[in-house]
Amino acid sequence: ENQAQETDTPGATSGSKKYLSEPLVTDNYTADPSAHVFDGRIYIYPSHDIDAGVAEKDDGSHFDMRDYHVYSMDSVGGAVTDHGKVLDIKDISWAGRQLWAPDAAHKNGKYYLYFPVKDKQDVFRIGVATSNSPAGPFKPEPQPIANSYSIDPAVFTDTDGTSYMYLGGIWGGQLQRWSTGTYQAEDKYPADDQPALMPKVARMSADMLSFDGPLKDVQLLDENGKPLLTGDNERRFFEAAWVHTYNGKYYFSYSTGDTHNIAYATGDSPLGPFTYKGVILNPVEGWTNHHSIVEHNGKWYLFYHDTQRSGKTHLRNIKVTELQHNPDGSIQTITAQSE
Ligand code: FUB
Repeated sequence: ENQAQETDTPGATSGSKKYLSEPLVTDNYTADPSAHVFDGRIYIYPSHDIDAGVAEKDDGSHFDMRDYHVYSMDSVGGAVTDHGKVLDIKDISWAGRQLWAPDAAHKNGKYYLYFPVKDKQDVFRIGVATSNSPAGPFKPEPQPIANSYSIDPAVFTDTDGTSYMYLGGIWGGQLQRWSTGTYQAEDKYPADDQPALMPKVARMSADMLSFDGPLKDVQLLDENGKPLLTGDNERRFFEAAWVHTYNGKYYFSYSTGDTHNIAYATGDSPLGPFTYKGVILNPVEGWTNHHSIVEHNGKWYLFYHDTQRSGKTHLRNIKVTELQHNPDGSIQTITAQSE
């Protein structure tokens, strides 16, 4: 363990709901779980939710997180180890506020923690911190990743060793402020009958510290090969990108945000395009929905969060459940709670 555990006050559970899974962590609030298997062990890189006393606002200011913990387990169902605080906002020289959903990667014998945080001008950027251990602690680079913006980095490494970063989140995630290629402090969305704002992807450089080229749109298409439209709220991208492969196909999954689905689209290249296929996870308790998908010991798992412990949108708890691919490659829809 790197540091002593912090303890948050547990909140009340809500009503008579029945939950598919129980919280993995009960002494901290945790969210946005990015799970990876490193050396046969499952490591989880979540957001660390706190009650910072910031009023709830449309731009997500109340998600005012200040550090990260890493968790790990031998296998799903086993004991969960809290490796303590692995990165503190105080140690990121360029950071302003709000450490949001992170991800991690392993390459060159090193571990990389990627994180979104607002800089001192209140613009979200993606930072990277490194460690010799998947459990941290992580040392942040002195600057954000050049030309990075918005939130929710997800790094996928293909079988040929090339790594890609997917990112983006609209609304509080500021993607709608980058349509011109430079930041504008004004929200601009395409009209409802126009192609929606798409998530972004870039190849990572060999040292995993920068982009090897510009961020490009990840095209999310409907069944007719047309881009999903802004007005298609049930299916268009909002935040929480994740990529996994299954039977030679690339699966791009994401949150539809204000309609609260975790949806997925499939394609033949890590750069897309991806065709919309369906819903992996129906809305969970709480406003946000954010997940990751990982294979371990021959089974597939969905890591996700809800607000079972607190009943409050910004105080979440991570969970895990099994995920099933059907023989045709489709994914069975999961419902995480019932009345
Ligand atoms: O945890 C803060 C933000 O809420 C994440 O970055 C989003 O994906 C949403 O879950």
